[in-house]
Amino acid sequence: MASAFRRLVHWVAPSAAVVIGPLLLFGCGGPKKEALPTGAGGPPRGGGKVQHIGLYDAAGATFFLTTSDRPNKAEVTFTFGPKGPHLMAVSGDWNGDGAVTVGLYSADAATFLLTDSNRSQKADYTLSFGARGKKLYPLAGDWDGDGRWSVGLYSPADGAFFLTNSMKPGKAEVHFSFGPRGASDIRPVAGDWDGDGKWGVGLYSSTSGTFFLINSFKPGKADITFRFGSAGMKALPVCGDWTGDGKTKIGLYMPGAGAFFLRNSLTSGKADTMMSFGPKDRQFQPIAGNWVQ
Ligand SMILES: [Ca+2]
Ligand SMILES: [Ca+2]
Repeated sequence: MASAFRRLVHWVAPSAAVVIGPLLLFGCGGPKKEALPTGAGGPPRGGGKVQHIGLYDAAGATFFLTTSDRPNKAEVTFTFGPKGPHLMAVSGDWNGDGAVTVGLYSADAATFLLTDSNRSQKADYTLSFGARGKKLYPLAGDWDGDGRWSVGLYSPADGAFFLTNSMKPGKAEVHFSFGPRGASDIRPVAGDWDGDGKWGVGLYSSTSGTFFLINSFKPGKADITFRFGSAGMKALPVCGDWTGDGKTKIGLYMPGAGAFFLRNSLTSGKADTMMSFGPKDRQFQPIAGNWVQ
């Protein structure tokens, strides 16, 4: 699988600058990579771990994870789950051992398949959640702050989040409205935005290039709102703790450019890190996590 990835990424480098050149909002004039800052000279606040990006190729049922900051280098590659266009990737520390592993949501089966190890194997957890045939986006996080992540769904038609704290099939323990109803350009995000150990959620509108984040699960206004990325750009949001200070940050993956643009604060501004990763113009899905303990 590693050779397949190398073959795919071989397409990326020669023309990446051409593609990303117009994205001036990010301040990236070429496929350069800047070093990730590691905090303000002291130990990380909040005991966080630096998280790295990854990609999921649903057509090949393959995950490509990086544990370094090197462009186009997937240190961990493996297949997991069935192949199919209706599979969506998630990542989380399901067992609380400190390592983030992957998972899938099958929209066809309304089922999560989650694994505790980043290698090819059967799912450790199979969880029926959601409704078949309904447009739902999966997300994952530690909603109750007990150290174990769990899953959730966002329904764009309802403008509502449905979250569960357990791995048992059943109904959502947390359910609340957030965001507009029926928007097709909205994707959910999840993160511990304030570093208190309990996660919040949010939305990214690719039409306006805006993140809307909340720290607690209640309807109403976003706690944090800022623009990142150009309006109308076909970008997918990705969230992770890029600096290891215990607070989740945001980023965007541009499938057309095969590149990630990561921001180290929840504010508007240029990308702190731009990294080519994955092939251009393929419908790969971005994920993030500290893939090793
Ligand atoms: Ca784990
Ligand atoms: Ca939890």
